[in-house]
Amino acid sequence: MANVQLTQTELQAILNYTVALAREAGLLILEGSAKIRSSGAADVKKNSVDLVTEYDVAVERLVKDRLSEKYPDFKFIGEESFAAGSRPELTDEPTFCVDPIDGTTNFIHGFPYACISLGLIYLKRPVLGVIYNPFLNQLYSAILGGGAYLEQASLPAIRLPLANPPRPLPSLSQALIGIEWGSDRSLEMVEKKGESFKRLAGDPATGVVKGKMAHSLRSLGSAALNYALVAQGGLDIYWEIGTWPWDICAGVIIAQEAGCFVAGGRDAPLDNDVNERVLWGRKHFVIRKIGDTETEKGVDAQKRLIKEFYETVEDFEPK
Ligand code: 2AM
Ligand code: CA
Repeated sequence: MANVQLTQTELQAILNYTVALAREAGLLILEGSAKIRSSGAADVKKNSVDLVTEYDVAVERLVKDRLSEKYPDFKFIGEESFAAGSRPELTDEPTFCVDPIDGTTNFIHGFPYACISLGLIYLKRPVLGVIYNPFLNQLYSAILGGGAYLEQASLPAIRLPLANPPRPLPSLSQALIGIEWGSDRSLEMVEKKGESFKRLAGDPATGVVKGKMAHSLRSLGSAALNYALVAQGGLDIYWEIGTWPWDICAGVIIAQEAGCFVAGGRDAPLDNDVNERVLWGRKHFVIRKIGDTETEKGVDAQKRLIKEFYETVEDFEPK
């Protein structure tokens, strides 16, 4: 039993506060990205490491300071603080789980898909999520039981998924699939990922063994935004190996509240329960809400496609 009890009204108040905070952090992200691109570095990736670190740390500090001032009894897990210490034990208490800048490579290059990902875990499950992409002024948010929403520019919030009723998804061959190369480019990793991508995209009629010939594959470069896009319905599926809780925490609840099915790795139970093991599991899968058809319920289609997906791709351990 947690010492701090969170009601729905309190969750809504925390959401209002964290949305404003994410927008403020977004301004800092934009400032940092512009500074990197005007620094004139020839090798933008190599020479901007210090600037990235500077802004990662600055955004995390802003968010952490504000949250600890407003919610002194809540715990905090952040990418930057984790890098400096060991894995924190998850308790039943409310715990903010924050990636100050997700999509770091995009942030450096000015590819407009980087965001702050701000989640809240309570009783060891994600219960609130805010993902803000300041480059496109898109804000995704959700609280447990309250639905997921997208606010774009100054338009009114729209409930997710955008397609209503949600479209069916009969097979992987009709899916637009989010994938990522990640940071580990060792031969083993690129071969296993590359083989998996080949099967997902390849035409079996031309000899691609296990080929699914999906509509296409997309690499957004931000785990949080991949979840947001699946919640929205713009991506049908996102599969990842290597991510950490702060990459996915906010995305998980936004996706679940948008009717998505969220799973861990190949052997994790298909129960849409993102518990501590799945959060720290580093293997993640999400599929969008699928409409019921006359012959199959949407949730059964989601589970069928997850199984088919995992039978298609390779499984491997992240570094
Ligand atoms: P980052 O941009 O903050 O580094 C890309 O695969 C996505 O996964 C990004 O959201 C990236 O976060 C995140 N990620 C973080 N660590 C990773 C890892 N070790 N392997 C793969 N992806 C990782
Ligand atoms: Ca990240």
